[in-house]
Amino acid sequence: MARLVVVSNRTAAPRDRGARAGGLAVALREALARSGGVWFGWSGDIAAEDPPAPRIQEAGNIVFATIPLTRPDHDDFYLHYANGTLWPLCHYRLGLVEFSRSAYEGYLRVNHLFASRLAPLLRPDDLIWVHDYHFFPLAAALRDLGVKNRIGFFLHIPLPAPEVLTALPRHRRLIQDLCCYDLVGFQTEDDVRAFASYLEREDVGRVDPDGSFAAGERRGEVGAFPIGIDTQAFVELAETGVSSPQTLRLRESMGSRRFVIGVDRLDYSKGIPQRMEAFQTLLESRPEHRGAVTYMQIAPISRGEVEEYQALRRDIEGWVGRINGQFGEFDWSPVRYLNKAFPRQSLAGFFREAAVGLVTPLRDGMNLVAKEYVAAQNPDDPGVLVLSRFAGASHALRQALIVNPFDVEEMADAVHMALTMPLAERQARWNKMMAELREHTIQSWCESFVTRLAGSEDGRQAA
Ligand code: ADQ
Repeated sequence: MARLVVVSNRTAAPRDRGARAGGLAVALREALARSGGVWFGWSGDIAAEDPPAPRIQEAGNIVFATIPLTRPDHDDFYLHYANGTLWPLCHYRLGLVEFSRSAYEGYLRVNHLFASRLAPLLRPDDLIWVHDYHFFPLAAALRDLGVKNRIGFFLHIPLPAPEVLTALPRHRRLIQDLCCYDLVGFQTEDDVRAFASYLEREDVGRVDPDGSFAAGERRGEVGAFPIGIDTQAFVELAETGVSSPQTLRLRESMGSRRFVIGVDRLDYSKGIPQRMEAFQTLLESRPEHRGAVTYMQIAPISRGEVEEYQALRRDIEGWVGRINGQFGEFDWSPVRYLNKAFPRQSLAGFFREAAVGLVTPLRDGMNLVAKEYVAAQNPDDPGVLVLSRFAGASHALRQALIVNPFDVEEMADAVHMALTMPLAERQARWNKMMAELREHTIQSWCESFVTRLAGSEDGRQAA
């Protein structure tokens, strides 16, 4: 069995198997443990100069190899290009896209740095699996160094339609670099279509119906690999989490009231202000919910050093203040707003207790919170998921109440419908979504990607 080499901006901590490790980290770790392998990434540290070699830590048959970044590299690569250019672009927020040549050059520089520090660790038959928008050019950089291994890429965020993608200066080079991968995986068929139509419109290459692509000399494969969760583990977490001290305290503090839950990184792609406005509209238009329903939004601070994120934070704080000021009573605050991370078990317990899961991103590659909310429900009395049509998860979770997150009144209606839905309908919807989550898990996602990557090797050798 070939070794697996995973590259992602951040790696899991070698010793962290604990309560905070997310489903993706656990699944990649399991995949690495099966074949033995390397997990390569940024250490999270800033150093005065580039390190000659990565720091190596071993845990069982997995090697964790990490490098620090210099301050200019970190700022150009991570802050400016990855998070200031690509993140808003891929989430259709052209007004927020910043671009500078120096940031792009820094992005390429760090990709070459990663390639040069990774290459000496590679064995000839290793399968390399690169994750996310930080590393569009990594395969090209590895090829420059003579690396001939199979290299796959998975984009966790959306690939925008060509009309949007072409607003990026030097988009052609970015996508040509992407074509240096042997397998390019996206979250949904929409993303695959965006890739195919970009290649065609810009005359870069073409995608065939069987999922193979050609771009100049390069040949590869492209496909949709919708990411899942560790469904059974999350079911069990919710079953035990519901009697955890934190969940019991939450239940007690709510009294007889029901609650709506939102859990997101504090990011402008998640549509939190629109959601707040929808809750305000609900309380305005349906007075029966006043005093009877609380909306709890958990939103740990993310990328807090970036100006747009600070502005978003102020905006949300304004909404919370207005809604609580307008509708609050001495014994009821309509909105509870928390900038904290919670242990996964508590989160699972909170989800199980919540009558409605409100997951309304303006754009999202997949959105695992939607899947976790469903998996956490009590089969005898499941809550209702209200889900944005612009989350990748809406392709699979069709029995959710699907909403347009830009339509505040529609969202308010959906929350009302969720709060008043009869048990039989809630169960029917939940059963179908649960069957889907049991079939497509994070483990099956991992396996299908790696099998396809290994399979494309056989294809090439046979050719
Ligand atoms: P994210 O944008 O981070 O991921 P998401 O898919 O929802 O979004 O994953 C967030 C994860 O963090 C979930 O597992 C959630 O439970 C956890 N989390 C959030 N808030 C938390 C809190 N307060 N405490 C503890 N845990 C918390 C990117 C893409 C998504 C894509 C994923 C995976 O933007 O579209 O689904 O990668 O591919």
